[in-house]
Amino acid sequence: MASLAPYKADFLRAAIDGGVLKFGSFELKSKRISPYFFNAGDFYRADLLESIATAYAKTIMEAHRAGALDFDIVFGPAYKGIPLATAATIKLGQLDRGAYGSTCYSFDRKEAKDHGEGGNIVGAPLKGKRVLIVDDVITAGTAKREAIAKIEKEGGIVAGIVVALDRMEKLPGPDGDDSKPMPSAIGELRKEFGLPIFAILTLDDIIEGMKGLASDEDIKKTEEYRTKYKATD
Ligand code: OMP
Repeated sequence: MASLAPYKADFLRAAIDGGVLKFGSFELKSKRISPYFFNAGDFYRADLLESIATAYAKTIMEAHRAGALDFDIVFGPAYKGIPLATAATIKLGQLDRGAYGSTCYSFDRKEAKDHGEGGNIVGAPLKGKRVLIVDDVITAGTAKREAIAKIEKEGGIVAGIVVALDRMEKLPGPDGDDSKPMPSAIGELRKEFGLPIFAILTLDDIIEGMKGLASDEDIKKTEEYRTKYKATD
């Protein structure tokens, strides 16, 4: 894993060792059959949660320090984004209290609450704030579009998106035809919303990092999958 930043390599090792990144045969939301699957819901053990929180925080800090990202609130779309955004916010404050001690988190409810405090959002109010979306995986970008719409409806300004894994897949072709060259979900979101989008790991990183950690057969199948579904950008 020589070419990966140490925190990315640590994160990938933790994901494979902790069974968060699995190899086999998995049906995706898009109905594609993938030889690998990354389930961020499996980061439920303290040491694994710490590892993903650190990886998000370092990815965010790197982008922030490079001037590529500015935000007030870390937003986790329900459900899987909620613990990720919360853990990332704590870690940001721990790693640099001066810069991130007053960073806030917030998340949405799947169904609006009609009693008590009511509303769709839990945590920091989004109105007029720059909101960074933290989510698990990007494949087709559908979940990210929903999060953008929710944040804008609350008066927030979407500042960017950070995901744990960019699968680097092309969007489905017209009529579901996957044989045509197509752009990626991330590329389309960047173009359409003008947003900076960052990933801790990409499929290229995973294939590079699998060497020595996964079987030759799993590596071969994952490389074939990349060739079949790789986006044009
Ligand atoms: P969008 O790209 O925004 O549609 O979101 C992809 C979603 O697919 C993720 O939020 C997950 O629910 C799920 N997913 C994974 O969690 N891990 C994978 O490796 C692949 C997928 C997927 O189905 O594409």
